Amino acid sequence: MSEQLELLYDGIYEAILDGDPNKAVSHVEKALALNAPIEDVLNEGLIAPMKEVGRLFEEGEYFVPEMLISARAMKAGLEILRPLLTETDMPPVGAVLLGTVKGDIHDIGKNLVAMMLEGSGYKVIDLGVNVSPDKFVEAIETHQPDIMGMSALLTTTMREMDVTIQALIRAGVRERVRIMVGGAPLSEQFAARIGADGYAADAGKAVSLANALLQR
Ligand code: B12
Repeated sequence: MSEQLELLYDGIYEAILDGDPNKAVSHVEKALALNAPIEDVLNEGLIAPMKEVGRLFEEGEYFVPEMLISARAMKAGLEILRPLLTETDMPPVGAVLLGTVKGDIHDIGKNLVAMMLEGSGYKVIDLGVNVSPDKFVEAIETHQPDIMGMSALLTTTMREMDVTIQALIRAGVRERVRIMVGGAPLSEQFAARIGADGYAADAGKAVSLANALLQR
């Protein structure tokens, strides 16, 4: 990797830790102008600092406001990548309903999954954050997606995925969709235990998982 790009990735990393959206945006733009690979801008520039923000929060060095302004800076940088990630001239390969479960307002990871799916030819219906089981059920009836994806970032909200799947079963719509789940505290085992059809650890793997679920 060129030294110049490395400096720019470091700059994006710092901008996000400092919560500086303007700097995050300008550095992402500069990296793209130098033909930086999008995955590197994403992983080394934008995603890596969020892990550090989480660590600083755990250590008591950052509080919720710092976490929030870092998230805003990350989102500003991600918006620059959006057109590059979502651009495609493929006809839709399938429809995915996405949402962050009830009680949870983390949406950066979910939004990234949405962008990567769109870029791979999926139509995405994004229900946003804090989505109740009833809202998922209603949206399955309205939109008839092939796949439903749930996101949770808290150990306290991941159990809402189980509650939601039970609500789908009660409403008689569980068999109409393949269910995939994701979010930092989740695992393959957890997904299997709650009766989801698959788990993916990141947005790239979410696309491969969606493709595999469509084949089934
Ligand atoms: C930013 C952030 C916030 C922001 C969120 C802003 C936003 N709009 O999203 C704010 C400030 C609002 C916030 C609030 C809180 N947060 Co917070 N937050 C984070 C932080 C630092 C980064 C999360 C992030 O965006 N990561 C980057 C993205 C790209 O990664 P990702 O979300 O994991 O997503 C990827 C994969 O998981 C996967 N994926 C995600 N979703 C899906 C869905 C599907 C279907 C699939 C297939 C894949 C998939 O693909 C994604 C892309 O690669 C994390 C730390 C961390 N390490 O995760 C803490 C963290 C998640 N938060 C935490 C906590 C405790 C909180 C609060 C409770 C704090 C408080 N006291 O109020 C509140 C809860 C609010 C609520 N009710 O939801 C803890 C959770 C601890 C736990 N084990 O439960 C963490 C881990 C911090 C820590 N280390 O302690 N937070």
